[in-house]
Amino acid sequence: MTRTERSEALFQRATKVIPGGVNSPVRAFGGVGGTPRFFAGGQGPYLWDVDGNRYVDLVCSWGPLIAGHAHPRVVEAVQAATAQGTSFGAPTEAEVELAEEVARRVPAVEKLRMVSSGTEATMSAARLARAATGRPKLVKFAGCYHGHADALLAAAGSGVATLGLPDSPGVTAAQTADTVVLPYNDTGALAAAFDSLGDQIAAVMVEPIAANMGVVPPTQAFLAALRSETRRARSLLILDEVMTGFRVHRGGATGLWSLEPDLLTFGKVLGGGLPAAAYGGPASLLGLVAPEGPVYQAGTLSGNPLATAAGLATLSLLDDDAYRHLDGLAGALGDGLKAAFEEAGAPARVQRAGNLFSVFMTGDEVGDYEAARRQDTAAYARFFHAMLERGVYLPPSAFEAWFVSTVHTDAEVDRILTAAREAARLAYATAQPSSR
Ligand code: KE4
Repeated sequence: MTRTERSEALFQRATKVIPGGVNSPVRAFGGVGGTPRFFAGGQGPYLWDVDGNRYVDLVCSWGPLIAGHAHPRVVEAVQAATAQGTSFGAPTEAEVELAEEVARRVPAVEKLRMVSSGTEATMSAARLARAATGRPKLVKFAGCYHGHADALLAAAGSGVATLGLPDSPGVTAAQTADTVVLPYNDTGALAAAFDSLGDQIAAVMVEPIAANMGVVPPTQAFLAALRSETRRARSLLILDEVMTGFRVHRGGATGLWSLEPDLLTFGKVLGGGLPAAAYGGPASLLGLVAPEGPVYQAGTLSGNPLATAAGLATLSLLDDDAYRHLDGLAGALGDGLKAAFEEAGAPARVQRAGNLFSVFMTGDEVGDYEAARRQDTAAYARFFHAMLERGVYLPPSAFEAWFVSTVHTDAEVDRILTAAREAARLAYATAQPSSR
């Protein structure tokens, strides 16, 4: 057993002064049980915790650390920026350079506004879409997560268009009354929603690769319907690329599949591990945003010099070779994990899109949130801890994506798969598989 005394002591202290002992719920190991690891540092593909345990990292801070921990180029850029001052509350050249780099990578972005979190980006994009169309309704999909803005914290609907019900206390019915929740990949439900509400729908907001219920790739029919239904109703298509942006392709999912969104949101990789996010699109839409237009949105630390320095340094490392390497890692891990579970006779489903992948504890294909929720989460918890014991840090939730970085190598792939061959046998060791 790995030593965890210091993490346990810190967790006890933390729970006295921080809700649940963490500053973001998923970190608390609620989905897998046990004591969350408090980390002391990271280097490349490795993390080490306060008890000195070292892990290969497959969380990468939930995606931002695409170049690994403490990459010299990123550290150097942030140190240089810090030496010039950490924030001015005024425009800087780096913000212009970062906006220009995004526009080069994503032609659908003519203008963008930087904010400090993905939540702010999606919240602002929704406001802009409602202002631009003069319509109230916003369509989202069950199992997709767009941050914690009230209107987007709507419960998962059933198989038909459902007016959102508050998913969290404190979110009133009024705040989600205009949110329509549909099943992901369900072109029939999408068409029905537009047939009944089309002239009220400001926008559809969607993860172009659903990665907040585990990784659920879109069908090509779903991607086509998203564009055709919104175009038919003159609604806007907002691709939430906070997770996929600059991760799955130099131009995100939009570049990977030549998509044609109206608005896009970015985060995570954009800040390279520091707080930076953005929303962008055609000048005709972004020109509605204050001070150019009347749609208000603001932020004290938006475009922060340290975050823009980290983002620019990170993006400078992401050339075509980097994406080929990321795809190769995800392919090797996906194939190896599939083989490990087959060898163990343990039902598991590896799903991948680009270099985003995850493992569902079920033998069935997972095409939407209802299917994702049928997996055996207790088996995932056992698998998670067996991997943790073997020095591999997975997302502490069965409903998240797994992340690799440009500095993971074959050595880390071998280490992960060696651990997985043993952990797969333990996933169901104390229970019968729930579905084959
Ligand atoms: P933030 O507000 O956490 O920066 O971004 C919200 C967000 C928006 N859109 C998508 C597609 C996202 O994946 C996220 C945040 N993702 C989660 C991980 N599944 C962040 C981790 C956390 O909440 O601690």
